[in-house]
Amino acid sequence: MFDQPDFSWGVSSSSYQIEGGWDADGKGPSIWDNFTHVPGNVNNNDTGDIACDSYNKVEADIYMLKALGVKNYRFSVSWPRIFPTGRNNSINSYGVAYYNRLIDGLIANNISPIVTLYHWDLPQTLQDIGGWETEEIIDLFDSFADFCFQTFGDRVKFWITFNEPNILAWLGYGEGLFPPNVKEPGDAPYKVAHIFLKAHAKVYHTYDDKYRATQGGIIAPCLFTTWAEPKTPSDPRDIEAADRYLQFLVGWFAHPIYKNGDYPDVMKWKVGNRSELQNLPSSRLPVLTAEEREYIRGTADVFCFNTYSSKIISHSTTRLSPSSYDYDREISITVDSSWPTSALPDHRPVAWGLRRLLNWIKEEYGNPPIYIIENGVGAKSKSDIDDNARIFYVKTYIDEALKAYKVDGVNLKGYNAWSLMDNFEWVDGYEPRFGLHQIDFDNPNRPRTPKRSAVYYAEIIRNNGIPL
Ligand code: LGS
Repeated sequence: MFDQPDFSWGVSSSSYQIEGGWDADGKGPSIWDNFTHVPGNVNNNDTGDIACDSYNKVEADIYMLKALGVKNYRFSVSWPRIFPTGRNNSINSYGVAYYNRLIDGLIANNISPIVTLYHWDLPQTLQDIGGWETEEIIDLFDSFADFCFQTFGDRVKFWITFNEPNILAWLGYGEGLFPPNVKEPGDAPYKVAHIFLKAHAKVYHTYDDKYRATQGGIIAPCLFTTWAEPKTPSDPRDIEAADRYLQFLVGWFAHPIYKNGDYPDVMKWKVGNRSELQNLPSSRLPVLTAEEREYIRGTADVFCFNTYSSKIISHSTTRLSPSSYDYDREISITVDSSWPTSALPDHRPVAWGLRRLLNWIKEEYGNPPIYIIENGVGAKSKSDIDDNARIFYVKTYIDEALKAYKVDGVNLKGYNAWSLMDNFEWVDGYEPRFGLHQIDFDNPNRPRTPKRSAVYYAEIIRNNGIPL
């Protein structure tokens, strides 16, 4: 138990991973619909066509949330379900009605919605004009966000602009693993991130200028994070390398938004404008102008992040893989083989890493109010209702988070488990099971069954902390 009665316990999900109804009632196709429809792209050729069928199961989803006793539910709105062509000249009233039903149901049960505006399911029509690689998308995203504020903002008081733009820039445009599958590790991630940042800032200003006074909510991006432990803690080069890893991963977006509007110095030095120097790679990190810096600085009300695991980082200047990203950062990444494994090979539960990460954010960004928006573990087995690995994970991670709050003075405001239920885990399909509730994907009704971890998490929420 701890002294924060309004601590926001919650669970998270995202539209493409749970909704299904991929072409129902006039919804337009997203880049994930098209990507998953090509055989070979996803493990087992799984798709999100039906997923958990949440589009048709508002009541069942709310029932689970009520049983857990959560204070908030974080989900995302599917852009092509609301604007099938991506633009505000075609509004799908069925899509709007679906989110209204969900939001009204949450409010009726005292559950606050936390709504993500972009969790990766871009309308295909907008990809066709260049997607996040064209500046035109900034205004289009802003007009989608504006519509959401206007339509749902009387009830939604917590908005997330982008889910993990830092991962998407890399997986969608560097490694090319996620749609739109651009494989240009040299430049593309930095260029796209530049557009994400500007789009985020524009949406923040729209909320600030048009809605905040009447709606009184908060808005922030949600960044992916992983704690970086120096391989040799007594070696200053490894300490610097670990910090560099965090600057390239988190600081890339957080430094401009929470600090001075600009990229971290170490990024500018490693991949920025070095044209004044001889024989060095040309600049790949775009320059933020003084005007842009002013526009981006301060565009978040709270600090939201997702976290799953930790890494061990050492200084390295060798190019180990065809991807130039580690080479850019002059690091080498490993994990400790003694750390427990999970369904995703390099995703290992390391709870103490969360406490260190929270302290790093506190020090780096001046102790902002923090929300952990996603935290969880993928299980390997389809039918593990006992779910011991998740119970251990939830217990140890929450314990470390609460130590950071109680002992270290981290301004932690909320914790959300990923995920409410088993769902479509992107290119890994339905194999990793992240849910507190099991979904039977072989049954067309997609029945939901609480795992033991759901019962345990509900107990934590009731206790407002780990039960003694
Ligand atoms: O489903 C996603 C969860 C599950 O694990 C969610 O949509 C995303 O926002 C988030 O990225 N999620 C997630 N990330 C952790 C992946 C860990 C992989 C670690 C391996 C690194 C090489």
